[in-house]
Amino acid sequence: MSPAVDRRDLLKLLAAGSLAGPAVAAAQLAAAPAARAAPGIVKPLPPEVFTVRGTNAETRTDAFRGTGLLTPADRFFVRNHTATPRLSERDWKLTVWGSGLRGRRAVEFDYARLRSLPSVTRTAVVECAGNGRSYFASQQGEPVSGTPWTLGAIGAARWRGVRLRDVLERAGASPSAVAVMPRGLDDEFVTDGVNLGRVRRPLPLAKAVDDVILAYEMNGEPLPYDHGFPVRVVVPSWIGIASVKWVGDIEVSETPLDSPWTTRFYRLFGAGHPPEGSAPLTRQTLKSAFELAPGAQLPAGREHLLTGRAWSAAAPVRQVEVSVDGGAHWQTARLCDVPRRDGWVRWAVPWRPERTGPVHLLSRTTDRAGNTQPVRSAHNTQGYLFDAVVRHQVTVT
Ligand SMILES: Nc1nc2c(c(=O)[nH]1)N[C@H]1C(S)=C(S)[C@@H](COP(=O)(O)O)O[C@H]1N2
Ligand SMILES: [Mo]
Repeated sequence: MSPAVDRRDLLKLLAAGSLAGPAVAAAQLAAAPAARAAPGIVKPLPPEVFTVRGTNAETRTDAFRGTGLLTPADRFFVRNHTATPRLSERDWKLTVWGSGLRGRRAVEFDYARLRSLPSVTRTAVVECAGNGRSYFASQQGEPVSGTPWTLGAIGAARWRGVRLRDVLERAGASPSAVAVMPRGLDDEFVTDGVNLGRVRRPLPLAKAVDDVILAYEMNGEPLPYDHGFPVRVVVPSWIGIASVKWVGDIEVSETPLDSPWTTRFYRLFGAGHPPEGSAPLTRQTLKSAFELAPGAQLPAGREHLLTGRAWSAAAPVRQVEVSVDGGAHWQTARLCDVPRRDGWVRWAVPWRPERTGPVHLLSRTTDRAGNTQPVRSAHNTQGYLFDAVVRHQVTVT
């Protein structure tokens, strides 16, 4: 949908509303497709699946219910700093350049050449560093900046592509290289009147050659436009910003690299952190979510199967506990999948509520490295790495 069409729809609705009265106008606006559109996202964003937040679309956690271990592309959250570029694989090329290449000569890979390299396939989640951020304010009374995600800025997919290691080798990376920096082909990002350039974030060479993929397929299909077509970086277990979409070039350097996405963003700032912030964030944390709408209504005197997901970037999930009385008592949930690293596990607990009224449902993940979701998450001004137990309010009717 083009912005011009959006505006026309909106004007029509406003005109219709002004005849019918302000209450109707508000109701129509709330229900209007124009009001739900995210500028710059190509795929449809049905309201039963997505919550639009600025240029981004969050998957509703109840929309994970019934999906398998892989999140279908049409349900996968989108985080765009600007807008999805519609690139063509015919014009696309990847330029590898920088002081860390032998002879310092740039090397180009077109799409056909990339596709001709040995391929690898692996499952990994992509999760925004700010997933769960809204709970800093709503549960801890600590306002933070950034997109107020609930728990749906995550998705799991089966990625197919080539190892970054293989591309670096073919490009002639020298033994003195220490860092690489992929950069996207989407528009330059301007914030607070400052142009920060195109989205880019360095990776230490050790991670780059370990398990990073240049992916061209998601769940057996070519990448959708919104998720990086024709090629994106996938950095398993790291925060989502590392997985640069629409990658166009990769700098290889014999000195460490920085970008605004390692200096200004994606560090922990605030009380308890150094003035220049923590070290740049790398690995995601652990979480769990109910596959229920916020404020869901559940009839009393009937058995419900409460389902959800749990995940940890540090290790496979070991256990999920659930409380149906606001945290007073806990029971162990049944895990429906074999827990794996870099994926998530579905869990289930039957529940037969007898008393009507509002109640908080809680879930708590523990992973095999011994990490457990705490009661409170360590505050930081940009609201990264929320890991605390979320209190999910529902009403028994
Ligand atoms: N080029 C580019 N890459 C990007 C972004 C972006 O805006 N531009 N957003 C990043 C962030 S913050 C996240 S969380 C993930 C989201 O990936 P998705 O939109 O495929 O879910 O992409 C990352 N890669
Ligand atoms: Mo993100």
